[in-house]
Amino acid sequence: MKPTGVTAFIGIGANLGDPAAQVLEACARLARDLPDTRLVARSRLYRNPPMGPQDQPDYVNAVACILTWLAPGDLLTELQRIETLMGRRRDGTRWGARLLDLDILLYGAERISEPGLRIPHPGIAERDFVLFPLRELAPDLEIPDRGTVSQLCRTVSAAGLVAIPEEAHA
Ligand code: A4P
Ligand code: MG
Repeated sequence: MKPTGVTAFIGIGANLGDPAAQVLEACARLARDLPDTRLVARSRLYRNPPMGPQDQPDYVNAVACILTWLAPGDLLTELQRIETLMGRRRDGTRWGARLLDLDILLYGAERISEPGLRIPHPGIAERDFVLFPLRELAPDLEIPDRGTVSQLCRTVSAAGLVAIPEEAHA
């Protein structure tokens, strides 16, 4: 375990129940319930249309920055535990509606390609609902082989993203 910990970024998404409240509660749980981990920052929340099947409600997405001493596989297990605690049920539908989705976007500079864990998370460089929140936290962050977050934001439209004012959930 590195004495200094590893900076990781978590993608948070929800489109069932009260999605903004779910995202905020997920952030609170990242701060409170993840062992050996500190929540460093979170982005604003963004409402945006679904990617994939269109017969589902709009999403609310955000990105959190954490400092963790957990190994990547243990971090995934803990994130899935939070998803389950918050009512997530997996019905096997890919990209289907969900109360909460927590994805490990980046874990330091590590690259992992295992059946159950891919880091950086695939699709990160094309997804507006990942890139623009991530830019708030780490504009100069390098996505391996793809460029910085700021550079990638210039290749993607933010037209579908609506930032939810912070006072709306203060
Ligand atoms: N998995 C592999 N790598 C990772 C990782 N880096 N972080 C595996 C988290 N999980 C990872 O995930 C399926 C499996 O991915 C897990 O068992 C884990 O071992 P899941 O959460 O059960 O299913 P999923 O999320 O439906 O699948 P997938 O392919 O991860 O989808 P995405 O990429 O999460 O996209 N539209 C909008 N607007 N906003 C969204 O947030 N999200 C999705 C899902 C679709 N459309 C969306 C959004
Ligand atoms: Mg997922």
